Amino acid sequence: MQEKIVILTGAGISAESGIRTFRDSGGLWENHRLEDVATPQAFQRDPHGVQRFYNQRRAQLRDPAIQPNAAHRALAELERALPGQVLLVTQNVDDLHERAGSHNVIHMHGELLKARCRATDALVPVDGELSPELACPVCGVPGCLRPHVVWFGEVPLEMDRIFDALAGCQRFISIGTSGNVYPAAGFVAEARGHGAHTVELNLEPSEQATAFAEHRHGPASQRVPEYVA
Ligand code: BJW
Repeated sequence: MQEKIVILTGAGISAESGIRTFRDSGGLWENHRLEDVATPQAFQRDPHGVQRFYNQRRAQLRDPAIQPNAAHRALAELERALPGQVLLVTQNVDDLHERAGSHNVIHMHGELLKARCRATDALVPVDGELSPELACPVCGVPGCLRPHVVWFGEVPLEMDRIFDALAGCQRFISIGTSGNVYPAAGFVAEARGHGAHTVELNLEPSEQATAFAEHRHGPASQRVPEYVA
């Protein structure tokens, strides 16, 4: 039987590409209260402020200096080497996995470079900036478009597909995530409960560290290529 592998990635895998994590020193939540920018209530209350936060992060992602690193590339190579066996579930809203060459990717917390029409749920690419004054290209209503990201209190994307894959995998690898945010933080227990071997690759032990069978600590750009080689 071919081994099925589910890989969960978090902000730590993109840290060495120059994208700030959330909870580390210097992380995004040091300068922004998550209640002000990452909840549906915040968007309702202050659409300009929330759009500004995501416009800044989109501009950063488009900076030519921001490129996939050795960890992203190693995962893309693994998918090529084991066709049909690897599912990459990322909590990240950046596109660095795709730019590195991964195809079988689920963005469970959405994608920064897409916006969603709130009337129809249609997705549109975001070329420039979003603003509450902008007319939605799908339904025509000004201010209808919202960032295609999953805020606190919202249900992450493609959960059925993810839980099916967790139930059917033989190996679960978690990379660069603090294990603070559910449901992703519970994936290790789910996979382990179905008999998978579980591995954590992170700079330091995460909140879920004790749930993993195997640990390799250190920067993703080193630990990931070493592990998947
Ligand atoms: C390196 C490194 C290097 C650094 N190399 N490593 C109890 C049970 C279940 C749910 C809840 C619960 N209590 C509360 C909840 C609800 C809530 C929640 O989890 N809250 C917690 C704070 C407790 N969850 C939700 O609301 C979620 N929805 C939900 O639960 O719906 C109900 C439901 C679920 C399932 C089925 C049915 C119903 C939604 C959560 C949405 C999270 N959204 C955000 C923002 C996205 C948009 C944006 O980007 O702005 O997602 S929050 C933020 O945190 C972002 C991230 O994806 C997420 C996780 O962060 P991540 O990636 O782990 O980053 P950090 O910074 O925390 O950690 C980085 C790690 O990397 C560190 O460990 C470093 O050491 C490491 N690192 N450099 C390797 N070079």
